[in-house]
Amino acid sequence: DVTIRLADYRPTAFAASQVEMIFRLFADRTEVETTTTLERRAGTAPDEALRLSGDEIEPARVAVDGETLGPDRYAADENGLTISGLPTAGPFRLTIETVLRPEANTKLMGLYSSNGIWCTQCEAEGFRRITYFLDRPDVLATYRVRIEADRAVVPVLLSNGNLTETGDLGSGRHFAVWDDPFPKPSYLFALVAGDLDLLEDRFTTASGREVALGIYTEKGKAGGAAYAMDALKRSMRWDERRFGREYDLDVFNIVAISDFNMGAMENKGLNVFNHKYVLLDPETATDGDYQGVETVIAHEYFHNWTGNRITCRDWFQLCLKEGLTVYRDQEFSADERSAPVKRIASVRGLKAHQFPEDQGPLQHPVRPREYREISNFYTSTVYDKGAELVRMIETILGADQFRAGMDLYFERHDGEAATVEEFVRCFEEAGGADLSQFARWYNQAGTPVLEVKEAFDHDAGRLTLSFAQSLARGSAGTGTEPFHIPVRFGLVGPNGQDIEASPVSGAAIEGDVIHLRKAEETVVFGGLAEKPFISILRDFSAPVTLKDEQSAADRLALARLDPNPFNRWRALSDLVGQALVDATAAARRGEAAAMEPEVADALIASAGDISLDPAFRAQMLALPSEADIARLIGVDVDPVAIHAARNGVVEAVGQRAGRRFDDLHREFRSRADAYSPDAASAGRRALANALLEYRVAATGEAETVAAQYAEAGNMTDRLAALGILAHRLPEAAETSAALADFYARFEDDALVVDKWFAIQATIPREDALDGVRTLARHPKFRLANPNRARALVGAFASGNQISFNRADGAGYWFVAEMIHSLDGLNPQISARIATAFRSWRCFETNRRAQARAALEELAARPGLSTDLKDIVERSLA
Ligand code: DPP
Ligand code: ZN
Repeated sequence: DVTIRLADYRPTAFAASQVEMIFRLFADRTEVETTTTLERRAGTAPDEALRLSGDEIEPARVAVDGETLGPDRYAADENGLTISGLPTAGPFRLTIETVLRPEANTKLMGLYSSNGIWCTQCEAEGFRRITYFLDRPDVLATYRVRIEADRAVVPVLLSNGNLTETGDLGSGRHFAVWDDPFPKPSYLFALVAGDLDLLEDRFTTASGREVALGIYTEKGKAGGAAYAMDALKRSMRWDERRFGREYDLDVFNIVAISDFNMGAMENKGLNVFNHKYVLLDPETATDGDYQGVETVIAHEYFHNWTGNRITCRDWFQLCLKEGLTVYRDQEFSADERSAPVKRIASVRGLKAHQFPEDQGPLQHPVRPREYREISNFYTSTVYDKGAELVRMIETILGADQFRAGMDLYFERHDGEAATVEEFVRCFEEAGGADLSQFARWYNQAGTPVLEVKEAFDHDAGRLTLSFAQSLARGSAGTGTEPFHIPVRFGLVGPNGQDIEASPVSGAAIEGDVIHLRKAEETVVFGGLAEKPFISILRDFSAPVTLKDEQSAADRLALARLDPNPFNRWRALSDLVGQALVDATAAARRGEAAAMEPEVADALIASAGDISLDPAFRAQMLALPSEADIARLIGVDVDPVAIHAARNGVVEAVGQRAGRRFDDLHREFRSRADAYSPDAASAGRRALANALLEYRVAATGEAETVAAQYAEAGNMTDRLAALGILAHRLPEAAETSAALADFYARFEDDALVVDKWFAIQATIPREDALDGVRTLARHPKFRLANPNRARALVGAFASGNQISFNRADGAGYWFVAEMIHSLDGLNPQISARIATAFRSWRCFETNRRAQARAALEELAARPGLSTDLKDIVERSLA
C-alpha cells in the first residue's frame, strides 16, 4: 500500500464539468452508464493519459464522444483505469459502463443493498466502486441521474438535487431523473431506491423558497421519523438566524437505512442516515437517542453549507468541513437546550475520545500530513478537536468578528474546494487578527500541558499568575512550538461574583481572555484587597491538559460559587477525579476505597442544589468512567483496581447521602404522565436515574430498580434500570429476569436489540467475556450489520475495561479474532473497532505483553485490509 502526502498535492490533469448517469436496477445486477464531460487542463501535455480511480469494478464499455474504444486505448488494473489518446483540446464526453452486484457488497461502500433497499455511500472513496472516476473532492461537476427499475418492487427512485422527470418504460418498469444544479465532488453523490415509506413536511426559507421535506424509511416505520423532521426544521431555521445560511434546493430528503457504516451522510439534497439517527419512539428510544438524532440531523443539514457549497480541496482538509460542522451542531444544541450542560458533555466526550487518541500511537494533527487509508481519519481529532479549534477562533476574535469571518468564508469560497489556510485567512481579514501562530494548532499533534502557578502579595494587593505551556513530541512526530492559547478566566470573590481586577503587566488580555503565546508567561493583577479564587480556562477555552496547584479548599469553593457553570462542574470533577485516582492506589494496596468527606459532601450537596437545573446536577453526579480514570493515572494501569475503587466510591457516597438521595429520587423520578423528550424533562430523568444508581450501590437492593424496570413508561427509565441491574447487581435473579423480559419485549426492534447486546457486553466482570462469546453465537447476532457489530464487539472492547483488559489476555484475543472475521466483510468497521487497542501501552506489564502479542499475531495474518493493517501497525509502532 501507498502513503498519500499533503505535500504531494497537484490538481488533476483533466477537469470535469458535467456527469450524466443512468442506473438500470435489476434483481441480480445494476448496470451503470456514466458520461462525463472532461477537458484537458491548460498545461497538461497533449499526450498525457487520463487516470481514473476504480475499486472492485471492471469496464464493460469505454467510449469517447459516442465511439466505443478498443482495448488498446485503455488499461484497467486493481486501482483504476488509464485511457490514452484523448482529444488534445476542448471538451469531450467519456462514457464508461460498469455492472455492479449490490447484494454482494458487504463493505457498504459504493452501491449496496440493505433490507431490500438500494443505497450508496461514497465518502470518502466509494464512488470509484460505482464507476471509474476522478474520485477526489477537488473535482466538481453537476450531476444528472436517471434511475430505471421495476415499479412494483422499486416504486421510490431518489438521487441528489431536484426531480425533473418521471415516466413509464413499459413491461412494468419506470424511471426518474434527478438534476443537481450545484457542482459537487463525487463523494456527495447518492442514490436510493426501494419500496419505502415517506413522512412529508414543508419549510419556507427566510427569502420565501418553498422546500418539500421528506424522510423515507423502511415500510411501516415513517411514524418514527416525526422528531427527526422537527429537528430538521429547527436546524434550517437556526442556520438562517445564526449564520444567515438558507437552503438552496426545492427538496430536502433523508433516508433511514439499517446497514450503515457511519452515523449519517450529507449527500447534496439526499442525506442518507443510519436509522439509529432517525427513528424514535418513547417506548424504544432514550433521551440520549433523542439528543443524538437532533445532533446528527443538524450536523448533516449544516453540511449543506460547510462541506457541500464549500467543500475540501483534498482529504487532508477534512477538518475544514467536519470540525466546523461539529462546532455548528454543538452551538445549535447549546441554543436548543442548556449551553453549560452541552459544553460539559462535549468536553467529557473530547477527553474520553480525543485525548487518548492524541496521547497514544494513533496520534495525528487535526490536519494530517499523510495517510494510508483515509477512512481511518474520520477521528475524534479531526471532528472534536477540529471543532475546538473553530471555537478558539471565536474566543480569540469575539462573536461579531467571528461571524464576519464566517460570512467572508461563505462569500469568498462558495462553490469551491477550499483549504484550512483559506479558512483561517478569512478570520484574519475580517477580524483584523494575526492567526499565524494560532494555525500551529492544525499542524502540531498532541495535547499541550498548561501549568498555572498563582502567587498573591497581600501587601501590594497583587496577584501573579505564571503560565508554562509545553508539548511533548508524540508518535506523529510533528512540531512542538508554543501555541496561541486563549485562556478565558475570572477572579471570583467570596460572594461568588467576578472581581474587576486591572492587569498591571504581562501577557495580552482582552476582556476575559488571556492570550498566551510564549512557552512561559505571567500576568499580574493589581488592586486586590484579598486573594480571589482563580477560575481558569473557563468553558474549556482551549484543548489542553491543565495543571494547577489549587488547594482542595479553593476547588471546593469554586465548585460552590464560580459564576461560570462549566468551571463549577470542572472544580468538582477535578476533586472527584483525584479522589478516584487515590482510591485506585488504595485498592491496589488492598485497602477499601474512601473519599474525602468534604468532596463527598460537595457531590451530595450539588445533587440537591435547587439553583442548578436537574440536567446540570446529573452531570455533577456522573463520575469519570473507568477509562477516564485510567487516562488520569496514565501508566502501569490496573483496571481491576480502578473498577473496585470506582464502585467503592459510588457505594460510599450513596451511603453517606442516605435518605437525602432517597428523598431527591422520589422528588424527581418519573410520574405516570406522558413522556416528553424536551431538555428539562430529560434532565429530571437523568438526575433521578443517577440518584437511583447511588442508592442501589449503597443498599445492594434490587427491588426498587427492578420495579422501575417493570413499570417504566419510557425507554429512558427502563434502560437506566436495566443498566443499573446488569452493571451493579449482575448476580441478582431480578437482573436475569429483566434481561430476558427486555429481549422478549423488543426482539423485533433492531435498535433495541442493539441495546440488549451492548448492556451485556459491558457487564463489569472479568468473566463477562463468556457471555459475550455466547452472544456472538446468538441468532440475532450479525457481524455484517455495523450497528450490531458495534453493539457487541465494539461495546465490549471500548466499554468493558476489566473484561477486555483481562490479565490472561483472553479479552484481547477474542476481539482480535472477531475483528479478523469482520475484516473479511467490512474493513471500515473492523479498523474502527480495532482502535480500542490504542491505549494498550498504559497498562501494567502483564496486560501490555498480552495486548502486544494479540496485536502482533493479528498484524502477521495474511490478507488484512489496508484499513485494519494501518490501525494495527500504527498501534504497534
Ligand atoms: N457523514 C459523515 C459526517 O457527517 C462524514 N461526512 O460526519
Ligand atoms: Zn460531518
